Amino acid sequence: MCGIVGAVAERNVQGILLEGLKRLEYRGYDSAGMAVLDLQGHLQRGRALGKVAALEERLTREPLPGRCGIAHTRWATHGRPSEQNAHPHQSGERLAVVHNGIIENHEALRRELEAEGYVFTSETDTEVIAHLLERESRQAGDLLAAVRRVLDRLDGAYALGVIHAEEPDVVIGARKGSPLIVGVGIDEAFVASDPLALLQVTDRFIYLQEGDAVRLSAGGRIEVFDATGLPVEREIQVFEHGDGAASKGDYRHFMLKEIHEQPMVIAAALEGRLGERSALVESFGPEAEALFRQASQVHIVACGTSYHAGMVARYWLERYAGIPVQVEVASEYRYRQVVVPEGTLFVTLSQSGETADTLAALRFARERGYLASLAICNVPGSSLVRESDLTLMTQAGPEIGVASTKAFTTQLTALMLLTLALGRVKGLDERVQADLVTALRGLPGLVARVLELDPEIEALSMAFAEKHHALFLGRGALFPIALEGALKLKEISYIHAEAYPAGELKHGPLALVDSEMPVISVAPNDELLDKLKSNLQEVRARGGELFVFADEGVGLEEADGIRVIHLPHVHEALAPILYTLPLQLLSYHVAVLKGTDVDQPRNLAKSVTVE
Ligand code: HGA
Repeated sequence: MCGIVGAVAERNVQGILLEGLKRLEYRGYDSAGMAVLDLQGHLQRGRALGKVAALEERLTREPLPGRCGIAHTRWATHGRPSEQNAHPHQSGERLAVVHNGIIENHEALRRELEAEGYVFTSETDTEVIAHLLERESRQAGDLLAAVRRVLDRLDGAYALGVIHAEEPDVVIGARKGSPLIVGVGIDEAFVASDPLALLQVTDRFIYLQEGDAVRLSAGGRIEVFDATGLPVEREIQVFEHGDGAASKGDYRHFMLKEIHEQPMVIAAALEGRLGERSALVESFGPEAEALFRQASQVHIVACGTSYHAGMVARYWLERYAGIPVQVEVASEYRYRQVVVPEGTLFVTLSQSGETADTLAALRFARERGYLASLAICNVPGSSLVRESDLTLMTQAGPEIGVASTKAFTTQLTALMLLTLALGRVKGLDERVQADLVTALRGLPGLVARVLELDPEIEALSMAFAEKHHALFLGRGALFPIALEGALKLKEISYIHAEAYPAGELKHGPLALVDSEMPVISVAPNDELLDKLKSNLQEVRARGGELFVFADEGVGLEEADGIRVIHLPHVHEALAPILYTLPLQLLSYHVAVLKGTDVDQPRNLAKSVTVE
């Protein structure tokens, strides 16, 4: 993903910008660049295809000294990776722009600007911003006013950094749909895509809000303006996590920390990928739209928890995109004589991107005439990402606990984005798309509310500490969540657990139910609720002890032998994501009670790089 750094200081900023780019490398990118206003106020630019090291080498030969500048790592969405397409982009010799995001109306803007005589030198959507800015800055009073006029013309998602020779000690930043933060220094000020990029110069940050713009100027002056253009005070927050990924912070285990990070990382997975009323198809890469149009089937291949995410996606894709979907574990798929219908999209899911079976399945699939391959993955630069035609990063950040938690819910979030993107090109009703977009925007908040149930779930976990078996039930897209709940309990508490679609109960597993078999069920308020309630009665009638996570509106109350924890109401489609959380917390607390090694359960590894 693209990364932005910008700085205004009393010292040379080249080193600060370069170090910032190095710290953003983990996001994944294909080229890098920097533009600086030198001491004479002239704009100078350096760009390089490939690694930041290639840019660094160029800067050693041709330094860019100056006190005001912007820099960028680019992950191409519009136009191939090349030096020509690398940011910063210029219009003339006086202004430069870096951009993270996708300008959806870039084609119309390009036509308009070309008609006025502007000459484009790249294939990117970003270059329209540079030319619009050139035009507007000739009429607007100052650079910020010009940027505002440009923003009014842009549809889509952006975080921007802008410099102009006319105001040689000013950096303008703006964001909508893509991340941008301000770093508060002593007599100097910065912008960046995330705080990690600036920890070498400050630990004080302002998290810009949607629609905000900021002017950084000499002496460390920072002025923030809201979406309406009015000056606003935004709180300065001190970054206290240090090297967050390597430490448990205040949490007893990485797993608990990672469970609690989910509101933040789900928001990160959505960042820059949603338009007003639909998903941005280009988030999947420049060729995604054309390929998605041709896709008539989807094959999803994954292992373990990722396989469960794929199973949920089958319900979503068939319902909302109207496309037939097959889901299979990679270790089976790769040894099967798979028949691939024309126009089939091959999708892999893996946290690490190095899962051996999934990687082998991708290589096997390459010989089978698929339309294209898409990897949904958490590690930029991993083998799966490098070897796939299209990629979508889950943005979960490093996951240390072996039992996957935030990697799973961000995979689901990414798969819902895929559903919306495919739905969009396949003509899914626009209101349905808009409803899902609204629901997705509200999801991080709902996830945070479910995490507040932690004490209740911890109390519930006592009932499991002495048990040897457990049964998980769900229906529809919640069946894979029951499977995931059972897997989590097995992995870290070593309790034997099985999951069934609730309707299967009387076809066998009901024989196991007695007072020693706790039965856990997930009951959102969906069309299958009444059927699920009947299945729960069947359990109760056999003396089974029920633990139900239910929508607050379903009218399921606690009774003898039935414990109920209510979850906030959520859009039916997103219930699989929300109902995962209580099952994670339940397994975690049972494991803690049993005294197992929660983060490194016996016999298991994080990145399964062997077959
Ligand atoms: N659309 C721009 C920026 C891409 C981006 O933000 N990637 O994460 C381009 O293709 O250059």
